[in-house]
Amino acid sequence: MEKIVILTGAGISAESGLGTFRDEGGLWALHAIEDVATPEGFARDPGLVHRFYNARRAQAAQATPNPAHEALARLQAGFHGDLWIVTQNVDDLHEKAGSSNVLHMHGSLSGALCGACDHRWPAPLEMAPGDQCPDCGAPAARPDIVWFGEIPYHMERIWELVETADIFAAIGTSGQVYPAAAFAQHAGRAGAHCVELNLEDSINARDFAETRRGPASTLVPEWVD
Ligand code: BJW
Repeated sequence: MEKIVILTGAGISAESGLGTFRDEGGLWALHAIEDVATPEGFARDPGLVHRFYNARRAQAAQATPNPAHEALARLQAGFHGDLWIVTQNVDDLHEKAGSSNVLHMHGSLSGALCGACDHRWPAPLEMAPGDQCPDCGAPAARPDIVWFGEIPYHMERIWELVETADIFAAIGTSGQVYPAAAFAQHAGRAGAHCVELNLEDSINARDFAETRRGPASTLVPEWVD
């Protein structure tokens, strides 16, 4: 059965109004990475980190899928093989567009995680320092987000998918964050046709046999239909 594996990044959600990280005016221009996206930053100032993710959770709740998310859902619905979406994004726009087989490797804004016992539960819209875990009671609730230095989710399954894909596509990701940045090279070496759909060249553009440049809301429907 033919297998398509699609890696998505912040660029696919940009036209739904959700900021990317590294583009001009992106999220890291407003906040230092080490303050809001590391376990050390959370230990130092949990209030700042909760405010950062509370604001993004509220914004994501209002966001709607754009033609790129919709095109992927259409592709999946009409495809008779195996199609997986591996997303670095913590929004739920693929699910809102109707996609299934979505693996959130960097976690999700809609989830809360206990820093003491690893219990997970649906995040309330607003989280605050000292929020308690509903399972063990520790005042250690945090967003269920994979920060720098932490191990991304579903990695065993993702490597297996990457290494057995017939087609590997990366959409809207700068290729600056590992392990996702290494997927194209692995998929290509294992025999996949690798295609990149992005506004501009990513750092690892040479790992792709085919590159298409432009906004995702135009490129992805053109690629799919
Ligand atoms: C458009 C567009 C439009 C714009 N249309 N396109 C040295 C070497 C190798 C690795 C390391 C190293 N030093 C440290 C590391 C590891 C580290 C890492 O990679 N650091 C780098 C900075 C070098 N990685 C980790 O720590 C990871 N864990 C790990 O490696 O564990 C070890 C391990 C792994 C596996 C097995 C066993 C052990 C964890 C990484 C966690 C990343 N977390 C973040 C923040 C949390 C989520 C959140 O708050 O949302 O995830 S960082 C941030 O970057 C976020 C994103 O998911 C991630 C990727 O960003 P993305 O999506 O690529 O966005 P941008 O903004 O960079 O790019 C947007 C792109 O879209 C651009 O190219 C635009 O052109 C394009 N675009 N508009 C189409 N309309």
